[in-house]
Amino acid sequence: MPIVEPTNKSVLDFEGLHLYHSDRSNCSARVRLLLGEKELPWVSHHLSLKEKDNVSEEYFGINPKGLVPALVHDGVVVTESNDILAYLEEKFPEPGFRNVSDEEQLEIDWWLKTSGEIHLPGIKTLQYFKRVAKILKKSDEEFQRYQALQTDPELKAFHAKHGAPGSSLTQEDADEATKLMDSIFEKMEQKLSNSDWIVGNTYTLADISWGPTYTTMTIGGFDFDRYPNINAWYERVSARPQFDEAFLKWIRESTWGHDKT
Ligand SMILES: N[C@@H](CCC(=O)N[C@@H](CS)C(=O)NCC(=O)O)C(=O)O
Repeated sequence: MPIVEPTNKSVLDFEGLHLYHSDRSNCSARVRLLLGEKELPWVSHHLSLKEKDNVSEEYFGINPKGLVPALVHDGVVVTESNDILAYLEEKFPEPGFRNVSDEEQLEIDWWLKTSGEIHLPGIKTLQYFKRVAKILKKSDEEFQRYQALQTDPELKAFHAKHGAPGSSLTQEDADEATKLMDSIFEKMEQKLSNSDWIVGNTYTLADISWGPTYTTMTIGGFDFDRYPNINAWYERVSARPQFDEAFLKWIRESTWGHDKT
């Protein structure tokens, strides 16, 4: 569990649950969704990725990778959205979203781990290739600031690839990312062929993690036509009252300006 020792000591005094998050971020949305499902009160610290609110010494002092979300719970900082889901489930077990057999618990862990692992090479690469690199384009000053603050080699390389002058993600990068996502969605489609939910025929952390991913990928134009079971599953996930509150409302009210879909 990535519990972070923050260099920004101001958060150590925070009481209760505080979430650093961003409106259109699917990683933020899965945490907002679980907080909503558990009816936990939380304090919002909204960061605009468009305004590069996350590219600051202050925020890198909370999440050393400069990514949203980051949870602060009574002064304890937890990063990585899927680890935050596991943390919240452990600290606030009722209502529970992993009430399944031991074998199925391992399956949930697999879906959470995979959701974390494919984010950069899969979802983020596709989103940036198709639309986000343009929308979140950094000025020269912002780019230099980011490269100075970022110490994670993978993120540094990713943001240099689409953000450095004259550099961009390629069709080949996008094709690789699509292949990766398809390999996971094929598994999910199979799982959903005889079950309403991804694991154990009950709504779990796996659905909470992957629901917002579907939303984001649809906005990015990913073709889900070949996945009828996944499309039907998303209808069920997004019909939950908390889903609108946790994600769709944030997208509708987003200040990104471009398309509001
Ligand atoms: N593995 C991380 C990924 C987080 C992530 O990439 N968040 C995006 C928004 S969905 C972000 O902060 N982007 C800004 C950036 O890359 O600088 C997690 O699951 O929390």
